[in-house]
Amino acid sequence: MTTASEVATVAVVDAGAARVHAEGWQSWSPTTAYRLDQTQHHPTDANRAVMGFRPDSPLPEEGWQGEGLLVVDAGDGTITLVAGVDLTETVPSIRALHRDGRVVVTADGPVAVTSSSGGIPAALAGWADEHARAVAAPVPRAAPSMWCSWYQYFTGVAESDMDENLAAMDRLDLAVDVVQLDDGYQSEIGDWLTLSGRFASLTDLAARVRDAGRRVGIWTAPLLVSAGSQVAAEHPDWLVQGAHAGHHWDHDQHVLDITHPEAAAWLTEVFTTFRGMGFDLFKIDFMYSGAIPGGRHGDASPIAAYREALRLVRAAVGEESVVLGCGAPLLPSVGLVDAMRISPDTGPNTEPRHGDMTQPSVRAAILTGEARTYQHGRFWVSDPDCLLARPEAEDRQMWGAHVLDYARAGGLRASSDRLELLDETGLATTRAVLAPAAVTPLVAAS
Ligand code: 9PG
Repeated sequence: MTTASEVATVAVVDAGAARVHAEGWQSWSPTTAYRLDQTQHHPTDANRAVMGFRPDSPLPEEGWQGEGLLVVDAGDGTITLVAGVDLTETVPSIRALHRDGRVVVTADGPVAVTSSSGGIPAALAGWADEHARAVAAPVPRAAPSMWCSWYQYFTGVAESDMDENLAAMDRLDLAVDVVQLDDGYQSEIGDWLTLSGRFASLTDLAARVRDAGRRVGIWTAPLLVSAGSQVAAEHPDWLVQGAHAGHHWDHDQHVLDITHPEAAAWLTEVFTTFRGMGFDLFKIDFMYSGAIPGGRHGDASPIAAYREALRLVRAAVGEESVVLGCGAPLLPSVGLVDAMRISPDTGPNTEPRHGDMTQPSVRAAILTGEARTYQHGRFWVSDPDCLLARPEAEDRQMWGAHVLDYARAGGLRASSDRLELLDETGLATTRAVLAPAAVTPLVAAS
């Protein structure tokens, strides 16, 4: 954070009840309303800082930092909400520090400060209504139900796994609208149109799903280019210079520079190709990468370049397709996606690795998923992440209850178990989550 100025001071009324809601940068960034004696969740190492937080705006050692949005409850429900004034251009980092009975708020960019009463969730909901209006976001349309390969098969998914589950959803008569293939089909991150050895033909797979009367979806991380990919080797000029999107899948990850016309054409080709195969749900992941500063071919700001990437994807897949953002800067995405992951990944484990609240776990996903209930039905259809209901999934009841809260309000309804593994209890929760529901906000605005 560079030159910050003081924008608000809040006199604490009740130190035990006072809270600071610090909005995290992207889908996986820990977000919650902290007590004054709690420290913010920090990255556990440098790679986690890139992949789970805002890489260009490190958190302060003391106090709290929200990206574009921070809310203080003085302890009696009196609210001071501080938010960036044009989040499509710049997202200020907003800091709060507790000193001698006061919370002092500073920001490194233009913000507006509003006061209200009635607590943090209602204030967030009211602000979200305004923000959605300001960016002319369309009213979120109902999203299809899904089955996703990730939380059972991870990168080891094979074409035969897809067929097995396709048959199982028929046999069990499950209301799955879209069968979504996740990470693992591609030869390398960035080489989206080349298959891994476990897949023979996506065209044929998509046709089999559609012949079974369902729709078909696919995962990409369209703005990442692995150092091990063919695209990186052949087109170094398509990469954002000096931008590091983290180390994952055993490789350093570069960023596709969509301000380069050839790179933009490649992005379009990837999505028109998948659309041509019959895919019509696109989970676009690791999208934070597109907003990392660096040397770009064009003169767009990182956030403008990121938003342009979302527009290119939409133009390629058409209005009829569903675009599901993930690992994405949230506030700059409003109005440009149909659905959005609003929390870190779930997993078959309750506790995150090293206590790191960006890491896959029931606990981390619920923490952030609850703090962001205000977004659902206003910005988009929120995705709390998939239901895991197989007996071996830890705390499946607690996780099921969280997913069901979203599902009943028309949040993204997705299952991600090998369906054969479901017992009666797991099957009942799966059916409940997949049941159609109208999109309605989870929190009322003040
Ligand atoms: C596929 C997966 C699934 C999953 C996504 C995303 O290192 N990280 O911080 C990190 C966070 C999330 C993550 C992977 C890595 O999972 O959320 O649903 O699609 O990618 O690789």
